[in-house]
Amino acid sequence: MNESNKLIVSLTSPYARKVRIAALENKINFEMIVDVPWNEDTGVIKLNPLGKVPVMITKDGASLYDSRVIAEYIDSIGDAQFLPIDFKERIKVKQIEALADGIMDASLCIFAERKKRPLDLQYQWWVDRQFGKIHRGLEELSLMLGENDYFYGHKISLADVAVASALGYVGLRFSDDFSWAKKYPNLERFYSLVMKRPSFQTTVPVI
Ligand SMILES: N[C@@H](CCC(=O)N[C@@H](CS)C(=O)NCC(=O)O)C(=O)O
Repeated sequence: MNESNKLIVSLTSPYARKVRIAALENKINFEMIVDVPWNEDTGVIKLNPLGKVPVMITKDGASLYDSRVIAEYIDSIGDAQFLPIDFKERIKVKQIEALADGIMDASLCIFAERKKRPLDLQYQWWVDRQFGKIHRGLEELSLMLGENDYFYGHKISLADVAVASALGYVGLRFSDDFSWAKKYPNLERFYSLVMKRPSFQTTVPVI
């Protein structure tokens, strides 16, 4: 039995940002442990065979991954109700979360290709393919949001947390490639709105 939940994160991870925001908004006590999974001496593989963050060690000692599982777990023990109870409605929110996570996945692929692979082995076809996913994903999110404040209903949900985490990460990694904020003014309006919340401000990715 642990005294509090532990959240193993890296400070740039958009998936980790998603669950940190969910935990803060749900007022779940957690001890944050920073562990960069790319480092040789990472302890993450002992907690998650996939070697990825975030991981949550719950008070009763369970090791939870990935971010979608952790976010759902947090929602079940907190009272922010970021996921609808009704199954069909819940699926709508989780679909948007999946799209945002897909943008993160493609962004991570480009990051790994550019930063981890030797320059002469980098494959532009692969990078372009991932950028295609990011651009189509952002286009779809912009269409989904339209003139609304939030992605689902009239209050913040896990969909908004996931989208904001994806947008923050795309901005962090690709500011030299393009500006999502200039291309999609409604996504910028949305990001400015959610960034008024301390949970979003204190989790902005830092290098
Ligand atoms: N689907 C996973 C993705 C997690 C993920 O890819 N995390 C990255 C950090 S942003 C990582 O730990 N990468 C290390 C690796 O792939 O070896 C989730 O939602 O938690």
